[in-house]
Amino acid sequence: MHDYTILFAGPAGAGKTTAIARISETVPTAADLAGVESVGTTGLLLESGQLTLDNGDRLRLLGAPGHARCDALLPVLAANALGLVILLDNARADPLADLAYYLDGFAAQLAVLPCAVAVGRLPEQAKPDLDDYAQFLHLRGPVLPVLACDVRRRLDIVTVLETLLAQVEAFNLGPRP
Ligand SMILES: Nc1nc2c(ncn2[C@@H]2O[C@H](COP(=O)(O)OP(=O)(O)O)[C@@H](O)[C@H]2O)c(=O)[nH]1
Ligand SMILES: [Mg+2]
Repeated sequence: MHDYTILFAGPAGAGKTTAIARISETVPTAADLAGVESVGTTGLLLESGQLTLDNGDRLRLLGAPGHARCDALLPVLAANALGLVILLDNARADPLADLAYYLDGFAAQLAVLPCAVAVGRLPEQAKPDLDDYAQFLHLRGPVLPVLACDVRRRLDIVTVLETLLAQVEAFNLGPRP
């Protein structure tokens, strides 16, 4: 049995807290990174849930703080993760710019860290659509799986995790960079 960390990153409101709570078999814990100097936002919380797979492996589901003040922490969290989910909100002003922001932030890790992109609120905001995301990634790199995901639906999140774990398998089978 192994313990693996899956990191969820994305802008505030994209659904990290909801996704982790929806699939965690424990009540997620949260560490307040603001400490005594509270800024009164949930964006500084580092959340953690847990999911046991059929093979007994345990996934620690880590929600990265959404607050820009914590961005320096993201590569540190990613360095300890088996995989990364970039969770986007299609109803934000420029979700492709959000994606680029996280691709830049994780640029050093993405060569060795499996990643899946999950896009929320597609029914509410049809553009950019999944083809636009795929095209964007194709031109900009790296090429990553992109899925629609409504974090309120458990099956959607499980599908994202299954896709991510398939990426992990592919990374393990492929040549080491
Ligand atoms: N309608 C709709 N609501 C969504 C979708 N994804 C997330 N939400 C809602 O958006 C909110 C996301 O908040 P939260 O999980 O706190 O986001 P966080 O800041 O990333 O942790 C929750 O109230 C979700 O129910 C979606 O695809 N459609
Ligand atoms: Mg949150």
